[in-house]
Amino acid sequence: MTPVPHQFAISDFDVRSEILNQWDRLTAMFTADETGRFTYVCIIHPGRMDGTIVVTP
Ligand SMILES: [Cu+2]
Repeated sequence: MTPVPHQFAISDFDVRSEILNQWDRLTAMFTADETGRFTYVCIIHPGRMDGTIVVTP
């Protein structure tokens, strides 16, 4: 079975991983310099792999 690639991104904070293979782990470090709700996505699977990050003061 071919591994399924993924690519993590938070466009509001200019975060974008390299292509990840299935079961890879990623540590993404960024500064959340504004509050609110922000969407994170897998660029390869838009609408199927996404979520929300909530940044509070
Ligand atoms: Cu994906």
